[in-house]
Amino acid sequence: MGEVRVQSTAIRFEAKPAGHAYCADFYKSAFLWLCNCEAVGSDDAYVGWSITCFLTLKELIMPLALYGHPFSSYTQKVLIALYENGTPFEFRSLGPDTPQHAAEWLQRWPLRKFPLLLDGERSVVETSIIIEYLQLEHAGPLHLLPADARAALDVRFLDRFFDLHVMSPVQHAVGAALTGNAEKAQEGRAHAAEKLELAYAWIEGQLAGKTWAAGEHFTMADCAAAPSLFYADWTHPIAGSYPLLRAYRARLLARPSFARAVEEARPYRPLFPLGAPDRD
Ligand SMILES: N[C@@H](CCC(=O)N[C@@H](CS)C(=O)NCC(=O)O)C(=O)O
Repeated sequence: MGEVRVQSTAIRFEAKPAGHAYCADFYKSAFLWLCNCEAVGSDDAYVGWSITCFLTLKELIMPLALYGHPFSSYTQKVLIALYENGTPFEFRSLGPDTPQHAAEWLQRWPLRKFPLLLDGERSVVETSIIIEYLQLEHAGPLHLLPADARAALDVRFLDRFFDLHVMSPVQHAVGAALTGNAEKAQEGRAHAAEKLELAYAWIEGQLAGKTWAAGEHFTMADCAAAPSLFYADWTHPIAGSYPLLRAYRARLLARPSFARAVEEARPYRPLFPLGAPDRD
């Protein structure tokens, strides 16, 4: 039988033996179910395997909320981080069916960039900051920033690289296409192609012997790389002369956290202004 302790702002549930895979969503429902069982004094509450869970009352009453859109690359970057750690959150989609979400988001961040993470009354914006914030305040088993400061610096650099040198050219091409002006669209795509070609060549040279962007461990840099390379390849295909980069993109697509984000965004592919290819 497990035990439930309520201490000021925290509820802690523990059951033995410990050591099974972490899945916060499941733990949360198991926690609620087990609490109920204990209230009626049922020994069935002992499910025969381990649950160790720590949830603050705030998380139970007011979970994290993410304002964003499933097809948005930067929203996906944060979704990957949340899915990697099984962090419970409510997704508040910014779309025509939910104008209240857009109103709440804009009231909290008038600079009109998404996603935005809401933690109680605290708003957190800028995807890299959101991911670092999650690690500080809602840490899960997977540390997306290494504890070693120098290793963390490499991860932050690569995160900046993918945002600034891969995603930005894509956004430039997409923005130009959205003007509806064919000449601007063509110019925008040509400009993106030139920048992306430089970026592809540089990353190709970095990837030898690496599984993930910064080495053996999946980090925040991969959260940034996954959606940016996904859309970059749609904007300016990664040529066969970059085999390591192509293989890395394929590994990212196979990673369950990103595969989930890609599936959730699939219905929106017709919205891609440069035309979504029939793959991925
Ligand atoms: N540096 C920002 C970039 C966020 C960003 O550009 N988000 C896009 C959606 S993917 C956006 O807000 N687009 C709306 C706009 O620029 O008006 C971050 O990392 O959060």
